[in-house]
Amino acid sequence: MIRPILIIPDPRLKKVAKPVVAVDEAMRALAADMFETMYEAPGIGLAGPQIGEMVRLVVMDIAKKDAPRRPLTLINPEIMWSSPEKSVYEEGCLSIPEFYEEVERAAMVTVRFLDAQGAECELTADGILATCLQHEIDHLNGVLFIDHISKLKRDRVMRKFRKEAKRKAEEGEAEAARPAIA
Ligand code: K1U
Ligand code: ZN
Repeated sequence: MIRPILIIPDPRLKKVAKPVVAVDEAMRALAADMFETMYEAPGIGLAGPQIGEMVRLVVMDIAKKDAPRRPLTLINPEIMWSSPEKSVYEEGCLSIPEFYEEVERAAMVTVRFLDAQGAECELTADGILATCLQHEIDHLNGVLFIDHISKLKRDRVMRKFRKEAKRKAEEGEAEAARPAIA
């Protein structure tokens, strides 16, 4: 099932997600919904909090558009090592539509996590995979990629999305107050 993706300034996007306690069918069903939502968006990653599920679950697929899918499920992911070398990548976020900005992060990371079967895994990544892993793990800690850019740019984007949320709320109120036509 495709789930609605939360958009800033939804407060759930700033909360710390809870560890997954059981890797069971319910968790795999949630991961399946997250993959469906991510592929439909489209995106290359999605974290539980982005659909209002406050658990430490991430799905990713960095395969190119026409290449076979390479889904990756990460449960309770933890960064074990970050390279001192940095790399800069222009990031986007499904919770901040149509805003892109360069972010500097560790060029390489080693991440430990459980897979969808509950097996312990370790992955060392560079390139876009390393960037995406750090972006998604940030989501689990209530951190957004705009928290890594200048305050001036962040304030500007927050103002725009707050205004848009207010407009949508007012539109919804006006719709609810309108008398139903028989
Ligand atoms: O977590 C998210 O909001 C998903 C985000 C992941 C991400 C993108 C870029 C750098 C780091 C992390 C996205 O997927 S935004 C959409 C996007 O980048 C994309 C969409 C379609 C094809 C290729 C990329
Ligand atoms: Zn994001």
